[in-house]
Amino acid sequence: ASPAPVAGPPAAGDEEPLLLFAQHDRPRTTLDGLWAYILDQNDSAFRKPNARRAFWLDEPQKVGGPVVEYDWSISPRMEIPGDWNTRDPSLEWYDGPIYFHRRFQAPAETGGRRFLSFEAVNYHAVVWLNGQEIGRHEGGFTPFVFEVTGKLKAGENVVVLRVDDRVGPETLPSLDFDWKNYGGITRSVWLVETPATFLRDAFLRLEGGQIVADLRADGPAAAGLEVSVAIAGLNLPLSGKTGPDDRARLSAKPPRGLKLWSPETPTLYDVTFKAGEDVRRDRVGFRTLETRGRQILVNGKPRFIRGIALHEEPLGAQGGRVMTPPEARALLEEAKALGCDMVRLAHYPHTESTVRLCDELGLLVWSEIPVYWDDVAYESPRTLALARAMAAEMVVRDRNRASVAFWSVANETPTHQARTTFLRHVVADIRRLDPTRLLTAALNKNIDVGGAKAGQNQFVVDDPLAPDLDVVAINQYEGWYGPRTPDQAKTVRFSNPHDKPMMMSEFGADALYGERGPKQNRWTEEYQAWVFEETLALLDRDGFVGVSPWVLKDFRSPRRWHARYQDYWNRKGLVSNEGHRKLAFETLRRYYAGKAS
Ligand code: GCB
Repeated sequence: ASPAPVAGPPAAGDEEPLLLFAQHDRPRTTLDGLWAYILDQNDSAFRKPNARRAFWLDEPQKVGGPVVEYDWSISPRMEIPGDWNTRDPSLEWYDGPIYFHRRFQAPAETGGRRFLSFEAVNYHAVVWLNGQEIGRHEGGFTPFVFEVTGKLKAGENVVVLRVDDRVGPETLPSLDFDWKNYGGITRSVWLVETPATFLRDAFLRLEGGQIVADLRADGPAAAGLEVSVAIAGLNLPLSGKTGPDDRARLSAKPPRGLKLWSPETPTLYDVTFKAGEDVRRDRVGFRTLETRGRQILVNGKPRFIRGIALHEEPLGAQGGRVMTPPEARALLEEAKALGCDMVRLAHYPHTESTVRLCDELGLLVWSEIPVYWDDVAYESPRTLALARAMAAEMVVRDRNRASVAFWSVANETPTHQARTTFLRHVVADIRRLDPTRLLTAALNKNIDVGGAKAGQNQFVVDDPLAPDLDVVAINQYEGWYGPRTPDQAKTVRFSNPHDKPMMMSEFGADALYGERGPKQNRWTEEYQAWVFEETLALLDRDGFVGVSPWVLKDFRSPRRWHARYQDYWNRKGLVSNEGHRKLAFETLRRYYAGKAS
């Protein structure tokens, strides 16, 4: 499929995205539910616009008028949020453009502002309101909003989207990746109302021994605006006025009695944010995060990170991309049952409600942008701008979540100069937007992409990006890919020339649930458990201070071809797609129980 040249160049990344702070606590109307859809496999309507197929105009056939080759009123309907691959079985493997259409009633204008808000659309979105294009967005896993103040009709309105899930050489991810590319409006859509001047963003955290709040207002009265932050139960003088840049920084010394958030005690405070007449509530936890030499410290104490990776795909026979809070909870409870204190939300930002659940359940979060493998156009300014925009959307959305501990900028990327320069830009952006998290990336250990010598048993983490990161992390698959058997994994030594903490961000092996036999047999549960035993045994020896095996649950992937064992599923899950635990689940659980003390 040719890439869709739909979105204009993404925002440069220097400007923070407008995301409407505490959207869940704003007056809003859901646009979820049934949307009509039309497939445009040849992309004719967009490439060669013509009144006969101008779906966004929603102009039905007129008696005696020129021919119109669509009729939204009789097109099939799909439940949104939804990925079309699982919502419509005939679209299981479809990649291309689909148009979506929905009518909605707008409440009467009240002098405030209104926004159409999309939690995620995979991958390119073009949005029309009442026949007028109102914006475009690129990137399948981060939110975006378009202001529609003054553009809504009283009563009925029509919104049309062109959603194209095709990736290309310059997209993120790029052409090759190991998960199913579920297309569609995969997260909720809202019509949100705000006052004319409102709190656009707030970032509240413990930093440098102070409770610090950075607030930013938006609107005609945004400069010189009274702002305050009230944390329930703490009597702190957090109030002031925005400056000419519409921003205010408030800070106060935390009281002795401040209860810190930790995986063991995930304390969240009810917080009221005020900016003029805009009053919004949220729940925020406070904790510190730092590295000291080769250790990771949470609230000042060294910690071994007991992680597990997961894709955004709920349990079930079909897979799918939509993750409701109960579905996320079911998976996160499995992570808790393993004894995990961290989830790696691979390989792209997961839905916001999942991160909020991690805040409540006491699970640290590793959040990542899909700069994945070596196909990425590291030389392309357009792709760099896209990575920066995605990183900003991820960080601004989730930087108030105490659970978020790691921002990861990449997974298994090559080590050439163009890639390193590319990622340095992203790292610098994230540090500017959030100086309180640990920056990391899942690096490679191979000679051509990570520094070890082929055929040698010394794997050195000497990736040129390492100096820019707080934590160096490597993915490695000794005993699965490559020449060694699982027990030979111990002949390999991992070393880290940087005075920084080192994590093993992946290891694993495919096993088909129920496939049993001698441990030497690939695809058996025994083989997978063997890989886990042997790999876990070398973590302490080589100084790893955390691990995040691959992966909690089997997930769909078109590049897993073995018809018997895989059938287009990656089978490295510790539980099957239907939730049955494999033997290695217990292997990891026992190991984590020993680490939890
Ligand atoms: C990796 C990738 C992950 C894959 C996994 C595998 O290194 O980071 O996305 O799914 O290996 O199963 O090969």
